[in-house]
Amino acid sequence: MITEPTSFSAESYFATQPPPPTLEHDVERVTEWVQKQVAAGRRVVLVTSGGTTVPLELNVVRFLDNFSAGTRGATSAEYFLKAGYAVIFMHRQFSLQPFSRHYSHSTNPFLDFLEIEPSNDSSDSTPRISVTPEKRADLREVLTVYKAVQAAGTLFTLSFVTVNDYLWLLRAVSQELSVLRRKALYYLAAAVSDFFLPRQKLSVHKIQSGKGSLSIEMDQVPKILKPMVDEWTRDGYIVSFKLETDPELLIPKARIALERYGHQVVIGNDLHRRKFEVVFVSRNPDHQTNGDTEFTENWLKIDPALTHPGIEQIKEIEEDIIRELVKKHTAWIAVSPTST
Ligand code: 9Z3
Repeated sequence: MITEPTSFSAESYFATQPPPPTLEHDVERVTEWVQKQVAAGRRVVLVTSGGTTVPLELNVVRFLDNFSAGTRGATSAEYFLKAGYAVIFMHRQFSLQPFSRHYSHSTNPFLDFLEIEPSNDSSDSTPRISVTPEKRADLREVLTVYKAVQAAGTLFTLSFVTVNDYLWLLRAVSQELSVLRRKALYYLAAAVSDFFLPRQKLSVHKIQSGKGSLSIEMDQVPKILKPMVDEWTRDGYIVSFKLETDPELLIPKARIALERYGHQVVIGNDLHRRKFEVVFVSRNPDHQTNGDTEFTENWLKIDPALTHPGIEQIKEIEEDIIRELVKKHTAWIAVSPTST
């Protein structure tokens, strides 16, 4: 077993870590779907969503995980669809999904608003099921859009579980989308683990207790934004998210990411305030002082009281995030009208 810490570049990562078994099949489906979107002249956004796991054993009994429920990604995907984008929704298995998110088992369990109607007709012994009147309008609204999206074929869903699945899938899907050039938007909202255990260091079987404490040294997940910008995508508009719990770090870390990776926007969010405020950080290419990059920061804020589930007229900050991004992406596409 290798025990020294390894520093993985994206290249050495993909050369040493095995692809998920479903990758080839997923990519075939993506290729076919992307061709249809190209033919239809649509803009396409890749939305990543939810957390990633880090298995501690090869025969996995235990794993590390994170808090992300996939709300940001699932909600954003709906607003992108509404704005006319075709969406590849790449999400953590069992995290929230567009449309069905409105009826998640914990916040709005759909079984609670279905009713069994008493049957008046003695020849029909199968009772009918209906939706309680007060929930009908909401459900009709969600269902109408969902059915329209299904009929148009503009939502394509892929799932991952581990950080390894995520990285392989992200690279493959980005490469497939690169044919769209400027019409592709990449919206990286998944909460990706920073640390992992490479295959070569994984215990094959369940880690045994009885030896006292457990120490595990993890390696750093390679920073994939750099190859994503330079190699996997071509002229795509790339938006990453930066999550912090210390508000002081949000803008400095977002700036470092932009400078280091060269993509278009970092959306910064604080763990506890993420549902009602985010900051858009971007480089200001026209203004350089002493060779230093200048940055623009724009806060988007909504009234926190409007975000509480259960209120009549709920407001979702993703509506404003997507409106802003569509404007920016439109300007990005307009820079080079000759590109597809
Ligand atoms: C985010 O910051 C997302 O907005 C949240 C959404 C994960 C906070 P929920 O799923 O939460 O709605 O519960 N995502 C990106 C976090 C991340 O891992 N960013 C990496 C980093 O900060 C860069 S890609 O280094």
